[in-house]
Amino acid sequence: MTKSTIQPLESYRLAQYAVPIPCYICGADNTYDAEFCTHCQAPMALAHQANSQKIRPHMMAAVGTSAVGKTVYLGMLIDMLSRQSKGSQLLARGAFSITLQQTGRAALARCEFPDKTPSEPDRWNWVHCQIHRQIPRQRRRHPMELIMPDMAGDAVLDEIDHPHTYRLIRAFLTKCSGAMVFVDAVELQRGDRDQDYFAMKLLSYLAELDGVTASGWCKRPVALIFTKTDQCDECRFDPAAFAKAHASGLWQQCRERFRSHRFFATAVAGACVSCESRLDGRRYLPPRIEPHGIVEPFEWLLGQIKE
Ligand SMILES: Nc1nc2c(ncn2[C@@H]2O[C@H](COP(=O)(O)OP(=O)(O)OP(=O)(O)O)[C@@H](O)[C@H]2O)c(=O)[nH]1
Ligand SMILES: [Mg+2]
Ligand SMILES: [Zn+2]
Repeated sequence: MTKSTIQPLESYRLAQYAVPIPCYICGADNTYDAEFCTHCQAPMALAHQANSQKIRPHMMAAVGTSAVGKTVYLGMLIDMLSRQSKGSQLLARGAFSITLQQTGRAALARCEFPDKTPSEPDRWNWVHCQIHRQIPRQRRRHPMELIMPDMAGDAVLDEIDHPHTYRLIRAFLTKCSGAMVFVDAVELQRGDRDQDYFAMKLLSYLAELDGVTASGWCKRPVALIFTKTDQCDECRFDPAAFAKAHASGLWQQCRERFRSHRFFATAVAGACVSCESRLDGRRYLPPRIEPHGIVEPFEWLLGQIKE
């Protein structure tokens, strides 16, 4: 025998489910309490955050092969911008936007590099922030809303090789206002052409995403960022000449297909030592941090983005 109890009918709760919330990245409808978009797995916090303000945030991509140095670079960039008092300043929006900076900084403080980014989109760190830019000859700083995810290199490569594998990556790259394409300078100097091939694949994927339309990728700014230049002086002194000499395919693609592009050289570590342990195998550790050329590519991109 069951005991009869009175259950209050909270039908007003159902009314909330009747109003769909569109995902900020792919536009698919979701319920108001969904944490990730059911269609593309983007965090719904982006949609809630964007709905709470009038300006539509720009999106910026950071793409490159696995282990090229994206997570290390983005963590350092956000940390520097959120602390500096001159030039561009960054204000994180939403608690989720601070995780990338926090984990990157914590690893470097222990003289370690952060862990590899997982391939599952629902485990990526996203940054939604407000950037206050100092425009030359103007006294007032100009605010700009920006969204940037730290995507896994493996996942981006998968999407490029097999289009439509990752709905999130395709939808996101279609809407981006600009991109940072990371290339490993040390591998190129060593004569390994994989970095050149990946960058070429990526650029042709972008160029063909939306054809040659007025707002297509051929007109959007692309910063080609060489990483780990603490170990490659040739690249550090003249990144464009280094690209011409060691990544001729990439250099040619940029000249022919992207009107607004520039080469940059960056490094987060001042040096790198390798250490071997039974548990982790061979690992590279940064004994000291000496950021070089971190903010320049980002500020150039912001300057190129049309409001
Ligand atoms: N020498 C040197 N090595 C670096 C630097 N930045 C990153 N690295 C090395 O590159 C490795 C990978 O860096 P990540 O930032 O995790 O690479 P990622 O591009 O995010 O890779 P995925 O998460 O797999 O896409 C690090 O573990 C370091 O060994 C740098 O400034 N100098
Ligand atoms: Mg990563
Ligand atoms: Zn979505």
